[in-house]
Amino acid sequence: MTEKFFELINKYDSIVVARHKNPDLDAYGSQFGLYYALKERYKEKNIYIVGDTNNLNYFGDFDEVSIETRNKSLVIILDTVAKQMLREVDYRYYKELVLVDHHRNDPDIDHDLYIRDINASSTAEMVAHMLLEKNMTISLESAKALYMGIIGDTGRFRFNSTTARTFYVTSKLMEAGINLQEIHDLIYLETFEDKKIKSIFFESVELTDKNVAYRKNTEDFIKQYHLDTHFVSRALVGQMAGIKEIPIWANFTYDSEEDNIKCELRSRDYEVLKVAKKYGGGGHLRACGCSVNTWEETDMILKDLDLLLEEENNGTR
Ligand SMILES: [Mn+2]
Repeated sequence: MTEKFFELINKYDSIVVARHKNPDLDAYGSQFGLYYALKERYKEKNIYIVGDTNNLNYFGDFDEVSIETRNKSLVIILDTVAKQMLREVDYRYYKELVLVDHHRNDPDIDHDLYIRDINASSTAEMVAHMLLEKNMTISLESAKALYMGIIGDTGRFRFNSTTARTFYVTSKLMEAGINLQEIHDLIYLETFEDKKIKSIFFESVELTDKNVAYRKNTEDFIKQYHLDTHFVSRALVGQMAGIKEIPIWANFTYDSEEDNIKCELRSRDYEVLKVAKKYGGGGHLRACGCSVNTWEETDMILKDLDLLLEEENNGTR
């Protein structure tokens, strides 16, 4: 796979590096990590980096690439294989297209090469591993981006997805000279205001019969504290993690832009992906999400999560 990947890269003078919309640290990290490494190694090629930006952009700016250029380029898409996660322009115009991803979904994008590794902690780990296999130099800025992708998707090496290979790859990134404290301060230092919001959020977490923790973040809550939907949905869900009595936690957040409710489901031990999929969602086995239109449906999700716990605990566990 790695050989084929670099054969394709070798063939093109023009390469576009893309990833999913509303990027998380892994999407950015794998993208910038690969981009910097390719720029370093192939100085004669035109390498472009494209996409939208958000408040997690600790990385850099993006290029505007014409359709004419895209049509003669190799397009590399990272951290997703689903059209709905992408800007149309990024999967529509290309000469050849490569997908690199660690999710379980099946692609609905036409492609020439699909590099999939569901055992990789992150797409950043996949990219770093391929660069190492190819004996490519990983510059400091590339290593920094890849490291940020890995810690993003592993929760700083705490999740089950962390493997010996994750640490192997990370040790190589450290050899490139990254400064852990500098990176961690950049990403994880909180403001006083954020900390207060977290406390308000946590105070009203509720529990189901089976101890599924959940929070319904209504339009009023978001408006009252002038919050960002993505922050509430994706960052605050972690406030319910790491609690002994709570096997599953769910965060429901009203999204005024799409007029629906974003559902984030998490668990240490249970495969909540089954429930997310039932409602048209996806993601990882124990960290996934879906969108629904009514608060009644969020209650149905909670019932399904209780049922999941009941079934699993009457079974082999
Ligand atoms: Mn990822």
